Amino acid sequence: MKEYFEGVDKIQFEGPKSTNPLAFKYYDPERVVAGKPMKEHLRFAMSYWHTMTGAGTDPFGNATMERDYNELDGMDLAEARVNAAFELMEKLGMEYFCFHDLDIAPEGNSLQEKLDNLDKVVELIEAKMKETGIKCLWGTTNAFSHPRFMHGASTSPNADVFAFAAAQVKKALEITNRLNGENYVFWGGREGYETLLNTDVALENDNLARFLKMAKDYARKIGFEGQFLIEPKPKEPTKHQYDFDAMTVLGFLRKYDLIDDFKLNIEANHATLAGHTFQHELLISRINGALGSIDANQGDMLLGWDTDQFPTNIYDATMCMYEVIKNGGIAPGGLNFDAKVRRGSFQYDDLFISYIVGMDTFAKGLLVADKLHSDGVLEDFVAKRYSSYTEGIGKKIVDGATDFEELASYAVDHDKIQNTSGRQEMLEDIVNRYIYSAE
Ligand code: XLS
Ligand code: NI
Ligand code: NI
Repeated sequence: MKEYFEGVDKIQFEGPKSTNPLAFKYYDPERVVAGKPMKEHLRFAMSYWHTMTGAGTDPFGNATMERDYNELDGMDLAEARVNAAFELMEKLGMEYFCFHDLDIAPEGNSLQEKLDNLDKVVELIEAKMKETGIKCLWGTTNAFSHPRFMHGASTSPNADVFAFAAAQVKKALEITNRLNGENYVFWGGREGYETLLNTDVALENDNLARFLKMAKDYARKIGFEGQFLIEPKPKEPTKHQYDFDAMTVLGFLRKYDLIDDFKLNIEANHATLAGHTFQHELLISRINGALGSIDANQGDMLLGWDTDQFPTNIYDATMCMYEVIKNGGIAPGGLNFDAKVRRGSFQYDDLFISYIVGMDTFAKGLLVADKLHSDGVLEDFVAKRYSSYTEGIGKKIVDGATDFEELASYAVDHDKIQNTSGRQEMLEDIVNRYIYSAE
């Protein structure tokens, strides 16, 4: 079989002192951290779309990526990509992948042709999975690229588009089920609006909920046991996406009685686009029992769109893994690198280097987070900060055992309020110290 990434061998762990760009400095898959191997904490996944399908185009420029399969098209291209994807994952020691239907097979000239193409490619993928032991973290549907979805998919004003999207999701659910996908993701591609002047927001929201309910019912009917995930994003491609952020999605799920069936897939770059930190979105999901999976990437502080860069920020990775540990782990979710090389990084070895730096960043983040968590430094501080709620009037408030009359008379007797410092900079120094020292 053709080797697509000649000159790159299986990536080895060489330790923090290594200067080899094609070696891991921190990611040591079998190393035990907090009772289990690193790879089980991290559950890294390759994104098929950015890695295999992404060509380096942007609104001003054409494809730049130098790939051996560029000359191919149609089903030949799809097949070459399957082989290249599995070679890349094997060489990286990446145990999972995530895909959209459209990433793996060409559209064809009719819906039926599209469905047939999918079946053929899925067979190839299935064989590769058997051969390598690599698994599917999640599947999803691309119901946003084709012009038919210009006004949305399940929130389109055109019921025929709703039906088309249903056919597509039905098929993507079947494929994901066949590939034993551990999750199925709904990212609201164009589920949002450009202007309220032409939009029936109430109907569009109701339809989105109807769609999700039918998708869930069908998936269960065919025996899919994986987790359903909604991926919040505030804008892009539409001006206002309905799945704006974690809190918005939770409110939506509660309103439509879907809260027990869906969790959230939190993406770092979407968090920052919504004006939140990555940790904020993870924490909001976690404390609502809804942290399901993670799209590990990062945005650019100076750019207002989804740049989907490979994650290199140790601080953010640390706080992410802190939330994951507090969540009791991320399985059956994982860390999907929804990230792409910059279009100037067009050589194939740039792909490896990018995944390696992303994997190392999260491995280091895990080590720091584990120490921070096991030493309990932040938790102890926070517990002390709120200790007034563990006794006296505070305990009564928490227990629901008081009322405004009692509180008012208590306040009259205790009106010389004494506060203590929040010690933000001291805590930031502590986190820095853990980052400096964790090995
Ligand atoms: C786009 C999203 C997308 C989802 C999967 O911004 O991140 O890539 O993860 O449809
Ligand atoms: Ni994503
Ligand atoms: Ni994104």
